Parts: sequence; structure tokens; C-alpha cells
Amino acid sequence: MAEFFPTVPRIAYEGPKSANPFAFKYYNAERLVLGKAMREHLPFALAWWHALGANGVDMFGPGTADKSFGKTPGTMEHAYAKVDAGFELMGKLGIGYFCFHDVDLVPEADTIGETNKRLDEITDYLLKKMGETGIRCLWGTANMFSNPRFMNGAGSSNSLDVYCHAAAQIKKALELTVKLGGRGYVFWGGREGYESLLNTDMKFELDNIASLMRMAVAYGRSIGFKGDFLIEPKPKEPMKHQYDYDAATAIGFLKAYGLDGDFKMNIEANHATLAGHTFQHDLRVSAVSGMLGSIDANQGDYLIGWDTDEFPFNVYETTLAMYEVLKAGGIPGGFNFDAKNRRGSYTPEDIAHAFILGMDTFALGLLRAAAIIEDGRIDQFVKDRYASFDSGLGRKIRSGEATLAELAAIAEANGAPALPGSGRQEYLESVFNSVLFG
Ligand code: XUL
Ligand code: CO
Repeated sequence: MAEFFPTVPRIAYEGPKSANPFAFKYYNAERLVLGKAMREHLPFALAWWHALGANGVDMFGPGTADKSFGKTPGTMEHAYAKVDAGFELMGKLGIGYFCFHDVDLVPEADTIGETNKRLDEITDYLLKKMGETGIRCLWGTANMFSNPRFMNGAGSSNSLDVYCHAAAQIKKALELTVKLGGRGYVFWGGREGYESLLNTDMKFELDNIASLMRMAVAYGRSIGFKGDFLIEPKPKEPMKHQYDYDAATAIGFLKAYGLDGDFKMNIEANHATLAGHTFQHDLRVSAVSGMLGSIDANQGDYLIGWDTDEFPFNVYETTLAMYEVLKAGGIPGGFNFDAKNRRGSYTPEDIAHAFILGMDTFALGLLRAAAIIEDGRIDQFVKDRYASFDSGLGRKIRSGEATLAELAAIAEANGAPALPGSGRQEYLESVFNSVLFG
């Protein structure tokens, strides 16, 4: 079989001193960290749409990268070539999983029946390749935002016909996810939102989105899907306001509609920062609700107000992210590189460099987060900070047995409280740096 990345060798771990551009400096799959192999801590996935689709096109000009893989885009031959190229790339990088939208896999036909036939065909081929390589599916999803029919959303659409079409796509994407053994099924509500409240019935749209999700859960469970349904929050882009604004909003929505038992969060770094949060914040919000399901691993640019989907480079961010993941006891999903090369990095070698960067940045984050936990000073500080609630009245409040009148009487007897202890933020930041670079 033809090689699609002939200049990219199999990437091995060579350690931090290596100057080989085609080697991992930190990602050492079998290295044990806190008793578990890096490979298990970090189930990395390739995103079909970026790695095998995105060619650098933007609103100012056409693509710069050739993702034809020797075939004509828009044909089934091209769809097959993408599978071969994807498996070659994952094999060379040691990436164990992939994620897909339905229409990433095959060109969409005029009828859903014909598209579904194409999907059956390509997933038979995917299964064969998966059997040969051991590469697995992390999650599947339906693209309900690109086709013009979804201009007003899918579950939030004003059109009953569009709503039914969305249901048909979800049904098929769920079947494919089950067929490929996917761990999760993602809802990214790309256009589930609004541009103007002047033409929008918000309550109606929220109810309809919840109904679509409820039907998806019922169908998924009926065909044997045991994984997590996932919401991937994002505040805006393409819509001005998206209903799954951030983790807190999405979790509130799931609880309001009784869907929280089947759903978790798929947190994307760049979406969290677009919402005005840190990546760590949305991971923590998800974790404290027991709903940290999966991660879309990328990073944004703080100077740019949209989703730049860059491969992660910021070790502070990945260290704080991995700290959250480790404290949450790991995540049931994995780390999907929902990330693409910059338009000016357009060669096949650039794709390999991007994954090496992303995998190394998360590996370094894992190592440093484990060191922070082993060091223990930060965790101990946080524990001590709340120590006044550990016994007596504090414990009574924590167990929900105190009354407001009782607390008021104690406050009156005690007089003005002393200032709470210092938060010692700068000290803790310097501890953090010394563990990172010491
Ligand atoms: C878009 C985005 C999507 C989802 C899957 O911002 O992140 O690619 O991850 O639909
Ligand atoms: Co994403």
C-alpha cells in the first residue's frame, strides 16, 4: 500500500535532550506515573476532521495543505484514502484512538439513505483497519452545523423537517459509534443558539434540544451503547450565543431536564477560554459535579477572540488541566486533539510535528501535575485553609444540621470576626514554579 507520509518515520521516545524533530521528548507511553502507564493516563485521539480534512482554508483565502491523499476530494476513493492515511499517521505516532463526525468519513449524498449506505461501507473498512492495528474509536458525533439546512440549529431549529433530519443523523451516528465500539457520543451544539432574541422562542428551543437528547439516549441504550453521552460546551461561534455556553450552564441544563444520569462534559480548552474561563475552571466545574467525561485537547490564542484550535503548547495550561484530571481520578473518555496546523504549516511533516508537540505538552503536563501532587504543599494548603470547618460548629454546618439563628447567636456573642487567613496566592504560585522547573 502507498505511504501517505513517506517522510515521517515511526515516532519513538528519545527523551528531553533529543534534538530529533521526529521523536517524543516527554511522551513515553510505557512510563509509569503515579502507578499507571502514560498511555493509560493519556488516551490520545486523532480528530478526523482536522487531521484528514482541514486544509487551511479561511475566509481570506483557499487551503494551503494538500489533503487529497492522491484522490479526488468528494469521492468514496478519497474517503478510503483518508482511512489509509489516518491509520498510517496514528500508527506512526502511536495514537490509539480517533474521533469522527458522520460527514467527515464520507461525502454527503443527496439523500440520507445514500449517505448512510456510504457510511456502512466506510465503517466496514474502518473496522477491518481497527482489527489489524488495535486502534479504537474514542467518540462519534453527527455534524449538524455545516449543511445550510442547519442554519438555525438542529434541536433548536424552527423547522420540523430539519429537526427530523437531525434525528436521522443522530440515529445513524449512534449506530456507527456502537459498530465501532466508541467510548462516547458527543453533542457539540454548533448552531444550537441564536443570533437575535427578536425571532427566538428560547424556552421552546431548549425544550426541543432536551427532547432530541432524550430520544438519542433512549435509542442509544436500546442498541447497546453503554458509553457516556457528552455535551461539549462552547459559548459562541458560529452563533452569537450558544445554549451550551460553558460547563456550568450545560450541567444546569442537563439537571433541569433530568438528563444528567446519561451525560457528562467533553471540555475543550479553547471553548473554555472563549467563555471567559480558564481550561482548568471548566474541568473543575465538571469534576465537582462528577461529570468530567472527556477532553478536546487544544489551545486558543488569548489575543484572538475565536476558536483557533491550536495544538497545545502551553505547559502551564496542560499541567493545571492534568492536575484536575488526576484529582478527579482520571477521565472515562480521552484526549481528542481537536486541533489543526496553522495555515502556514502545510506539509505532511508539519502534521507529525503538531501531534508530537501536543502529545509532549500533555505528557509534560501529566509529569508536572503528578509532581505537584507528590510535593503535596498546595493540596495541604487548600485543606488547611478550610480547617475551621473540620470540627464542632463547622462540622455541624457541613453536615447541614446548623440553623441560621444558631449561627447568628454565636456571631453576636463572638463580636467581629478576625480576618480569614491569607490566601498566599503568590507563595503558592512560586511553589508551583519551583515544582515545575526545580
Ligand atoms: C467546534 C468543535 C467541534 C466538536 C465536534 O468548535 O469543537 O469540532 O468538537 O463537533
Ligand atoms: Co471540539
